[in-house]
Amino acid sequence: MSTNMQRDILVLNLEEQMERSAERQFDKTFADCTDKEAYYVLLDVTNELMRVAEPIVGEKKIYYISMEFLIGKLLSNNLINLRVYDKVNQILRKNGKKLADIEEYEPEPSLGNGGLGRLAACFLDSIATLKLPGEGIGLNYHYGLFKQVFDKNLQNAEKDAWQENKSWLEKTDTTFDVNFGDKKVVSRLYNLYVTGYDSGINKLRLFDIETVDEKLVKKGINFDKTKIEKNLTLFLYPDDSDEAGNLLRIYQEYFLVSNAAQLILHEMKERQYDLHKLYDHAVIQINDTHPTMIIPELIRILVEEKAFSMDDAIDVVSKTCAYTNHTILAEALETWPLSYLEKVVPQLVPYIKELDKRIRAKVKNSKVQIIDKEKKVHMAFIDIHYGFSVNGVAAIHTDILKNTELNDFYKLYPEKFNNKTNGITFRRWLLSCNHPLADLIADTIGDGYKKDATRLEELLEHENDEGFLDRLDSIKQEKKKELAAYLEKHEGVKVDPTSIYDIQVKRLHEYKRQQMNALYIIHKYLEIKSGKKPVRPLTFIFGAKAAPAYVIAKDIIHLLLCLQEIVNNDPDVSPYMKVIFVENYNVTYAEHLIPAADVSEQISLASKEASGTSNMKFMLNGAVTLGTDDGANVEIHDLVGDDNIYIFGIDSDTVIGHYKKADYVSKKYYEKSPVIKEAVDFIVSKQCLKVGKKENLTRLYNELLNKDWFMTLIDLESYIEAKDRIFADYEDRNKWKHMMLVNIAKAGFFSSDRTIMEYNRDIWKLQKAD
Ligand code: C3B
Repeated sequence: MSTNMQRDILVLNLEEQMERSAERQFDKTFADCTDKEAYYVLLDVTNELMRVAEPIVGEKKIYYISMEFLIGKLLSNNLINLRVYDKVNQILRKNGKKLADIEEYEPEPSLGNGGLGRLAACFLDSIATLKLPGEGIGLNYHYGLFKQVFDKNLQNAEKDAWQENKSWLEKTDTTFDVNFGDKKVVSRLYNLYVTGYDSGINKLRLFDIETVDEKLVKKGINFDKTKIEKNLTLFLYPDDSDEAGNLLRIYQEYFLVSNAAQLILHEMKERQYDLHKLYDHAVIQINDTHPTMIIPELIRILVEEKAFSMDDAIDVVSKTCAYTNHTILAEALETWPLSYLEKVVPQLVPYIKELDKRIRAKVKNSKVQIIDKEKKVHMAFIDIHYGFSVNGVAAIHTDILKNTELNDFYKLYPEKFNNKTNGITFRRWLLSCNHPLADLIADTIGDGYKKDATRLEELLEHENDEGFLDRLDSIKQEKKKELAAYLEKHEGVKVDPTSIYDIQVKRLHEYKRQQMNALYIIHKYLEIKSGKKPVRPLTFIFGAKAAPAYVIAKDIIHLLLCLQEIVNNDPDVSPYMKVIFVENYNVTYAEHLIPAADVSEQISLASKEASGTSNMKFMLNGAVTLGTDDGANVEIHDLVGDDNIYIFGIDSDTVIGHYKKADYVSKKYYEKSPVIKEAVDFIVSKQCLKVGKKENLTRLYNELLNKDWFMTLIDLESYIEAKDRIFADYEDRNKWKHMMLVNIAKAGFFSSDRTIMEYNRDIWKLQKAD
C-alpha cells in the first residue's frame, strides 16, 4: 500500500485510532481520559501518522548542523502540518475536551537558547514544507538549557527535566564510536520527525550517549564537569566561565560533528555515491561557529580512511560546507586555545595546522590567520577560508560583516559573501498561535497566504474597511484577555486587558538593552508619583533568561524584579502601570505573549543585533515596533515606512564610529541630563535597596555610570521620547488599527519559506522532491 493511502486510511479512522490507543495505554475510553492521558493518546496517533507519511528524498540533501534546535511543543504544529487539526478538534469537542488544555501537558523540549536555535527550528519547518530533502543534526540534551526560577528577586537556575518515556523521539539502532584524545564514547541516534505543511517528512537527528548519569547533577545545575562519559549531553551550554566548562563545550561540539560526519558518510555509502562528488549529494550548513570542526573532521576521515590526497579532501569538503554568521559580538565568535583542542581532539590538530599553513603561504595578512600569535584557533576563519559560502542574517548585518568585521576576508573572497535575511515559520507564529487572526485573514483574502505569505499584502485593499479594522482590533482584545488570564494563572499577577501591552522578550544581554527599558519604567514610575498619570494604564512585560555566568545580565533581571515589586505594590502607581517579568520564558510562553502585544520592543544598540526574529513574530501578529535601526528592524522599517514604526537612537555608523574612536563616556550623559540622572540614581535609592540586594544594584549602577559598553545612556532620552509618542498614538484608535494592518500585510517577506528559497537558490541548489 502506498504511504499516501496508509495515511488516508489512518485519517479516516482517526477517532477509532484514538479510542484504541486510549484503551491500550490506559484501559479507558478516550472520553474518560484525563487531559494528560489525552495528550499521550494524541501523541501516539500523531506519531503513527508521521511514520506513514512520505519521506522527502532527492539526489542532494541539506544537512543543517546546529548545537541548538529550539523546536517548541510539537503537537499542534504537527496536527496543522499534517492537515488534521480541524478533524482532531472536532473529535475533542465531541469528547468534551479542548486542545489548549491538553497541550499544557506537553513538555517543551529544552534544546536551545534563543534566536539561533529557534531559527534552526523554523528552517526545518520550511525545508520540509518546500519539499526539500534535508535534515537537522543536533544533540539530545537531557536537562537542556536551565529552568529559570525566581527567588528573592534573583534568577536561580535549575535543571529542566523535559524528557519523558513517551515522546516524539524515536530511538534508533544507529550507534557510532566517537574518539576523543583521552577517551572513547558510543553514541546513539534518535529521530524526531519534522512535518512540512501539507507536504512530506524530514528528520531531525539528535545524538546522545547512553552512559549519561543524571544523578551527577546535585544542586541547581552544578555537576562534575570532568566526567565526560557521564555528563556529555546533560546540559546545553554548560557554564563556560572556567576551563572545565570550556573543555566540555569542545567535547560536545566534537561529539556533534563526529556523529554528523559518520552519519553523512554512511548515507553516501548506502546510496553508493562517489565521495569525490560529495558536494553533488550533500551540502552542510554550519550554524554559527559551533559545528566548525566538521570541516577538519571530514578532511581527516577522507584522508585517513578513504585514501584521499590532502588536496582532494580539502577541495571536496570546501565545496560541501557553508557557514552562517549570527553575530558580530566578539565573545560569541569562538576562539579555542590550541592546547584545549590538543587535549580533546588531538587527531584534528595536524589538520587544523595544515589548513592554517596553507593560508599563511597564500596570504600575508596576519589578521586572517587561523591560528593566532597566542595559539588560539579562530573557528570562524576556518569556515570562511574552507567553506564556499558565508552569509549574514539581515541586510545591515551582512553589510557590517563585509565592510567592517570581516572586511579582510571580504577582500579575499567577495564571491563567498551573501545575505539571507532571517524568517519565521507562519505555521507556528500565526496559524498555530493565533487562530482567530489566521481565520480572519483567510476569510478576507482566502487561504492562499498560507503557502505564499507575500499574499498578505492583499490585506492592504482593506485599509479603509472599518468593519475589517474593527475585527482586527477585537481579535487583539481577545488575545489580550487570554494573556491576562494566563498571567494571572502562571505569575499570580492581575493585569488590565485594556492597558497597553508593551513586551520585550529575548535572551538577556546588555546589547539588547533591557536595562534601558528598566530606566524608562523608573522614569514613568517617578512621573506618576509626581502626579503625571498616563491616559491609559501601561503593562510592561519581560521574558528573558540570563546565562548563569553572566553577572551583569543577572543584575539587570534583579533590577527588573525589584521594579516589579515596587511598582505593582505601590497603590499610587499600580492602577496606572504594572511590570511583569515572566518566569522561565520559552517558546510556549512566546506563543501566548506575542499575539497579545501592542508594542514590540526591539531596542538593541544599532549594529549589535544581527537580525532578531521576535520583531518579525510581533509584526505578523499586529504589534507595532519600537526599535533602533538595527538588524531586521531596518528591513521592517523599509517595508512599513516611517508612519508605521517608531525608530529612535543613534545609527550603526555612529555606534561603530564611537567604538573606533573609543570616545563614548556614559557619565557625560548622566551629568548632562536630569532625567537620566534621576532614573539611574533610583537603582541605588533607599526604595530600591529595600527590596533588592546592595551588591547587585550597586554593581549595575557602577556599570552604567562608568562603562555602559552598549551605550544605554546615549539613547535614553530619544527612547523616552519615542515611547511616550507611541503610547500617545495608541489613543488615535484609527491610526493604530491602520498601523496594525500595515504591519501584518507587510510581514510576508519574513516567512522562513522565503528565506529557505533563497538559501536553496544561492547556496544549497537542491531539487524539490515531487
Ligand atoms: C541570534 C542573534 O543574536 C539574533 O540577532 C538572530 O536573529 C538569531 O541569532 C538568528 O540569526 N544569535 C543567537 O541566538 N545565539 C548566538 N550564539 C548568536 C546569535
